[in-house]
Amino acid sequence: MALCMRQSRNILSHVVKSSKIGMLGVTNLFTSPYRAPGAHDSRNPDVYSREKATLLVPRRFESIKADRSLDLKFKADNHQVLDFPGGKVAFTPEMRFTAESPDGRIPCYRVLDDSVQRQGRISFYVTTIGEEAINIASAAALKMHDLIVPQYREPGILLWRGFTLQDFANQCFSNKLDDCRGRQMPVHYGSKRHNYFTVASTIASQLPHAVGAAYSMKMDGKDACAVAYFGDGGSSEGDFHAALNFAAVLEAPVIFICRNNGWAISTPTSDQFRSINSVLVCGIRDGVVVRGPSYGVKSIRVDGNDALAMYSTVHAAREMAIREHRPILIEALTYRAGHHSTSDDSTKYRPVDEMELWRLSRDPVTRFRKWISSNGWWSDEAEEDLRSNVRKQLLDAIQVAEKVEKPPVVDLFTDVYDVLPSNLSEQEKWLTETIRRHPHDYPSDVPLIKL
Ligand SMILES: Cc1ncc(C[n+]2csc(CCOP(=O)(O)OP(=O)(O)O)c2C)c(N)n1
Ligand SMILES: [Mg+2]
Repeated sequence: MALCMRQSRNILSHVVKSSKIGMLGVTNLFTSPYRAPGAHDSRNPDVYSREKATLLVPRRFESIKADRSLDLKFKADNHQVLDFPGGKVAFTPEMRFTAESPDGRIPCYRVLDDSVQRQGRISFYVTTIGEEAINIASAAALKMHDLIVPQYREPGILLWRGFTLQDFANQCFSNKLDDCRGRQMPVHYGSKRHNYFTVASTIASQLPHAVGAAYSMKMDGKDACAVAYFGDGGSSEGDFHAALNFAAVLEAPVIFICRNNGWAISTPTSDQFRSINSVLVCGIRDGVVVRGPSYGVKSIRVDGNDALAMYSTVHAAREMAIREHRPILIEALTYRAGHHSTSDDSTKYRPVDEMELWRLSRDPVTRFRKWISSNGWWSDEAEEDLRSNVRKQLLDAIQVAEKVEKPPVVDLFTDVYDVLPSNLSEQEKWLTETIRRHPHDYPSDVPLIKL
């Protein structure tokens, strides 16, 4: 995954430059009333369209090959549906943020379809597999001074921002070069240099923090927003609801990006929520996105496996969040194609066929790669070079990280207080004495004090 992530930094910026994906046009709703594909409302055909939503469409570019291929895909996509663990969702080529509950299941914005990803290798080595487009494309749409408040499946944003493979390896091996100095679990990255809040294990606890940070940015008049990432499981936590309400009331420039990947470890989304579209008399269940409008938060559903759709959505959301001082909720539909973590075996609770379908036919990296290849911006040779190159760099980084010594035990007590409070001094003394008395019960490669 990291290979594709690294390279996609260059490719995406090339794509962005070439295709002007960043240029978004606002369409007047009165001339373009929204209709969900296939939806029909005999009660009031215009009930949803007017004044309730902002419709943004990528201004597409007539002169280049990419435009034409995208336009073809748009036409082909109109009547497709995504068979997602949470139910069937229709696709739409229109980027539309809803301000209130619509009168049908909220469609899913997408630009690139699946047909471009039928072939190609899949990389399996980290558990962000299947969710790379959310990571990379959103990172590409943001600015470095936007604060990232992650869950734990977003290392691609750090990679995009310049965190090196050595930095990743140092964190995973908890050595003394790790920014967190071994105080965190592996993969709980954090980097002040990259404006990336440290991952917390407690899911969704980061969401109110992101709102507070965004509010402070607004008060300081900064041209920046906070961007909080979380999973469908995170959206089942109280902190999610507190954060959305808090953000709406404070008019905080925060973007909530929910990676709805169908699973919270072994719990499917069908066992997690019953959120409905409240406008319908017999409301239909509609995942995470419908919750936004209930809190007064503009919201959109997007195909999280479509890098182009992710990019333009986050780009537009950022503009709205900062210029209009408002929170935005993005529900990115995706699938956790790997196990929850290396200690999980998801074949115990979900069909292998389902996993294979998403890995082989709906992989976002393959989809994006096919698209850039078809436009002549990438080739099999470049792919091979990149893969072998990065694999070597990664192995080197791991070997180096393994040899670097661990931070001393006393570092457990530093970096929070200028002057250590007496209770922590006592704990430090007690811990070092215990280790001295029972050295065999503690790892020999962790020094007690700074050498
Ligand atoms: C407050 C809290 N409750 C439970 C857990 C245990 N836990 C760790 S990950 C996880 C699932 C999270 O699922 P989701 O938010 O959908 O993220 P995903 O792993 O699918 O990316 C749970 C329940 C936790 N870490 N924190
Ligand atoms: Mg999940």
